[in-house]
Amino acid sequence: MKEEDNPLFSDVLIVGAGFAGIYMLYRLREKGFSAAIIETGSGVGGTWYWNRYPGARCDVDNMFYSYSFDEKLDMEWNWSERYPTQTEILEYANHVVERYDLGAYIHLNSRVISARYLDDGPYWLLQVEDGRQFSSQFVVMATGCLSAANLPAFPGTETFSGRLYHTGHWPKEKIDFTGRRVGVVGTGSSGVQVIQEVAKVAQKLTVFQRTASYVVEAFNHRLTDEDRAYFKENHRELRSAAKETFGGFSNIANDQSALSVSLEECQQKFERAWQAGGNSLLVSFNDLVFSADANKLAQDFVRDKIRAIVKDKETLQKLIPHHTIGCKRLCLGTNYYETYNRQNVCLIQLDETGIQRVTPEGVIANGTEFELDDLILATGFDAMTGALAKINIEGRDGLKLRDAWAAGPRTYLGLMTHNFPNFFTVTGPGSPSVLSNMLPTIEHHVDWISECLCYLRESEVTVIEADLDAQDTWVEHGNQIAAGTLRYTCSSWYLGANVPGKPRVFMPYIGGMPAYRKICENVVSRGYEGFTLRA
Ligand code: FAD
Ligand code: N01
Repeated sequence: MKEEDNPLFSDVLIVGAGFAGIYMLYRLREKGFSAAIIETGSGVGGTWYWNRYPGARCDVDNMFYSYSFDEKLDMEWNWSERYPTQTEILEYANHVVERYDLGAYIHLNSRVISARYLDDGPYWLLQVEDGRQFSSQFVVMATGCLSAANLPAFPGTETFSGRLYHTGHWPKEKIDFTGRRVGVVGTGSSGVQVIQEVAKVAQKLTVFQRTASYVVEAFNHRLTDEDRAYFKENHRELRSAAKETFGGFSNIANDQSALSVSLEECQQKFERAWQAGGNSLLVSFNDLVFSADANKLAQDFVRDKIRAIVKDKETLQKLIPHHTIGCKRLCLGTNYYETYNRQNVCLIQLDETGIQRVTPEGVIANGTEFELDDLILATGFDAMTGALAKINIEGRDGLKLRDAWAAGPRTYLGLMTHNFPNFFTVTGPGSPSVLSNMLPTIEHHVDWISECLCYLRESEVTVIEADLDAQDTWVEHGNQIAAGTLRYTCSSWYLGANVPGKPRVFMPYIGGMPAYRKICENVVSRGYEGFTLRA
């Protein structure tokens, strides 16, 4: 199928208008490809369009959680806080779309339900829920790692007579919790943010916790003109230094073992990292995610912080986390533990039966009914594979991606999957993605894909596909590195453990961004090693 046969034909179709899709569209159009985005939401921004819950904000210093592809954009935009709110990040996403005139190429309110590869072209046929069909030679899935909500099947949920929300699908209108009895299920990053905010206005807030999290103080603050000027003057050096760090974050890792210094020095370093705020704690030594003994020191440090804040002894015991720190994603809070000193906040540690039932009046847990006006599910996402699994994706000979990934996702570099030609994933499983600062990582992937498409065009290659051997070797390599870290030691969403029935496979690549970037460069310099290119 060609453009003249179908007005909805493009060289490249991109699914998703978050930061990945927006930048992909920008790059492809700049390089002269016809490209369009198909997006479920009625607006752009992805994560920042959907997660509008009170308290939602990022946990990476704003200047590093922004695009770097155009210096002018950096110079024009003024962030107001160290960790900007969802509203501000969404404004930024909209600004980028307007500034680069991308809006005309974005089909909003369009959910892709299937994607089928047809060898005679070759082309991909994408079916949208409302019946429209789009087609293209290449497809880029920019559907997000954390975009498919994890909605636990609590019996009786449909009978609840109050208001029910999931943090990742928050309504657009402002929801007021003033004077209401609110329940929150989940104490991960979203739960922590929503709990801190809702507690300020609710008549009563009941938190249902399955696993206590490690929450470090964010030390968020408003930025001054001097802060902004400093970044703008030094942005090149700052960004390139961040690029060389393991995860592309601004804080430079200490190259010293926590076990090589005295306990006193160790505590001082932790304290300095704590005061710096954000995720500095985990990079204050080089072995915190590798050595159980080193990790224990960091665990104890945070536990002591919690002990110093929480007044009620029973509540304190429930808030003390017991797993490896950094195994689940570290949460950032602002007076999170102080929130539990409020009279209107009650913490329920769920027993092994979990949430037993939702009733018209509330929730039954630990054999007791808690009456609620509102129930907020901060239960996270079917991460990394969830959004793709919702689409019926068929590659060569009708092979379904769901089947190809039945025992866990298998990709080459997180970019492509064998048997799915011309089908790219941005920050897909097998890439550093969620273990890194996502904006530079997204930029890296998008640049790699667009350079690849330019190369194919110049070489008159029509099909690119990951080789099975290269894919197997990559998956094996990823598993090996992951097994050597402490990330395997808890039930995290990185492992798919939060979704019943999901295979337990460590999904992101844990070798770090600098190493990953080098591997991707080498693949290109060796003529797209591990890929088959066909004219
Ligand atoms: P998303 O922003 O998830 O966009 C994917 C888009 O694809 C969505 O708009 C979705 O509607 C669309 N889509 C999915 N399926 C379909 C379909 N079938 N048809 C059409 N459209 C579809 N990362 C950080 O590095 N730092 C942070 O501080 C940070 N904070 C976060 C806070 C929250 C609350 C959450 C949930 C995530 C956070 N992340 C953070 C991760 C965040 O997801 C990424 O930083 C980034 O925004 C991802 O962009 P994306 O474009 O890849 O995906
Ligand atoms: O999701 P989560 P999230 N019954 O999976 C609990 C990014 N993010 O939305 O730990 C009862 O982390 C679950 O319990 P357990 C960031 O990458 C960033 O909070 O599985 N409870 C857990 O407590 C983050 O990691 C920010 O035992 C159930 C919680 O729900 C990712 O998004 C803000 C349950 C889910 O925590 C996901 O964070 C927000 C059940 N059936 C998100 N199922 C920033 O600050 C799950 N839980 C940047």
